[in-house]
Amino acid sequence: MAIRMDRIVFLIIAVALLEGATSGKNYKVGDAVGWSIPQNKSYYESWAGDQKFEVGDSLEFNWTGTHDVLEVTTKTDYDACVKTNGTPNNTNPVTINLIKNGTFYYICTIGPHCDLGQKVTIVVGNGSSSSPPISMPNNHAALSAVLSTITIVAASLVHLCSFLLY
Ligand SMILES: *[C@@H]1O[C@H](CO)[C@@H](O)[C@H](O)[C@H]1NC(C)=O
Ligand SMILES: *[C@@H]1O[C@H](CO)[C@@H](O)[C@H](O)[C@H]1NC(C)=O
Ligand SMILES: *[C@@H]1O[C@H](CO)[C@@H](O)[C@H](O)[C@H]1NC(C)=O
Ligand SMILES: *[C@@H]1O[C@H](CO)[C@@H](O)[C@H](O)[C@H]1NC(C)=O
Ligand SMILES: *[C@@H]1O[C@H](CO)[C@@H](O)[C@H](O)[C@H]1NC(C)=O
Ligand SMILES: [Cu+2]
Repeated sequence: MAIRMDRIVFLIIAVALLEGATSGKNYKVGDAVGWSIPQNKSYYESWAGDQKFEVGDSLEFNWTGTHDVLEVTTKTDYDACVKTNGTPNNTNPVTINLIKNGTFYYICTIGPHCDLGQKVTIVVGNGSSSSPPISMPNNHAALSAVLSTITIVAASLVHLCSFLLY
């Protein structure tokens, strides 16, 4: 009985490890500075330049005081701090899942914050979004994650059953 419990524990650990392996990294934007008006305008650019964002990772914008997060769609609008690209999200913290390669631009729309450097460019993967339909790579990634989960669970069950047969 003790050894059967071992097998069940093995199964649970195998599944837990797999989920961890597929979940990606969660980046706290700005690290200790969080999402705020930085001491210098290049702070977030240099922070982002030190990271290597990949599909499956996520960003967390976390702040104190009054800030928000708006994705702007073009570099021109980003450079000019144009605030009319959509509705900013002010639900602190804002989590953004990086689901495809590309270059993404985020600004704070409060007062002059963006002009003061509260803006960041996030380059995911090789920085270029692929031309096929946007949902395809995600579906494939999700499908392969599900398939590898099934494979591991099945392998674990075979392992478990082969033991129980003794
Ligand atoms: C910008 O500020 C950060 C800390 O807030 C500092 O590490 C960095 O060296 C500064 N960069 C420049 C160019 O002053
Ligand atoms: C958000 O930032 C505050 C400080 O500004 C910190 O105390 C808190 O732990 C952070 N929350 C998360 C989820 O990182
Ligand atoms: C705003 O961010 C929160 C936290 O990440 C999220 O739950 C919510 O869906 C976002 N709202 C919009 C309109 O995207
Ligand atoms: C995303 O970028 C990575 C490089 O970081 C590359 O290996 C991968 O093929 C790219 N994926 C797509 C769908 O373009
Ligand atoms: C990024 O990767 C994709 C898929 O491998 C490729 O088609 C595209 O040309 C790459 N873009 C750059 C800028 O390297
Ligand atoms: Cu702000």
